[in-house]
Amino acid sequence: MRSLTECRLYGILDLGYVEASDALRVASAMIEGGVDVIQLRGKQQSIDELTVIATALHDLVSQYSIPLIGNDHPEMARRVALEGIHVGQTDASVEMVRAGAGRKILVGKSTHSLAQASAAEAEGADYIGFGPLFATPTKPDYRPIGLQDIGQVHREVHAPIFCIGGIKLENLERVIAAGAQRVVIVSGLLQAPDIAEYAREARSLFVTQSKIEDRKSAI
Ligand code: TZP
Ligand code: MG
Repeated sequence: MRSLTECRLYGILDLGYVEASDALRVASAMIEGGVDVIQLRGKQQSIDELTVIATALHDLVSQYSIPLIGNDHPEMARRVALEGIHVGQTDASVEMVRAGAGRKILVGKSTHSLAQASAAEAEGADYIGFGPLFATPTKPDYRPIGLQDIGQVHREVHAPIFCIGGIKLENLERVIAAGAQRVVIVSGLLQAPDIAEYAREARSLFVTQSKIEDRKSAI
């Protein structure tokens, strides 16, 4: 299984955008386009419904060594061989997630400020989400935090940081130039007419722009 440090592009298969019956087709397109890690997010679905979808998804993504992350419910890790669980600020603590999963899994945590990012690392999160950078319909009640803390969060937090929230191909260069090393894209990817092509472009922008930023910092 690929390690999170190798991952650049994190795709969330959000059942608010994708019909459950379409989940495998969408995941295949994500994989084809080079998405490195996939989360299943279904705020309206029951654990039973999520279990059925996650089981099929895991069978698919594991053939490509792509980690599958569940959202919200540690219990999912007991039912499906997924690689991790992602939780938010108001969900169970990292320790509770580990206990609930009953086996060694990755635990990711959403953070919305520098203080929350450091606290999540201190709590033992294996990676963090950092955002929303921009306003986003996927998480409408959250105040966007902008790009200004991206540099500092990378200096202070050593766990992999995935910047998230309103990231699209149109602003990805700016996000990388601000210091992002990894990103999550949800609606941009899921609403793209060609999901694989969108992911491919995001990946290639990442590679080109990261090289430019590396060269700048070497000067
Ligand atoms: N957490 C912070 S912002 C966000 C989540 C789940 C939503 C990101 O979705 P999008 O559509 O890429 O803005
Ligand atoms: Mg949650």
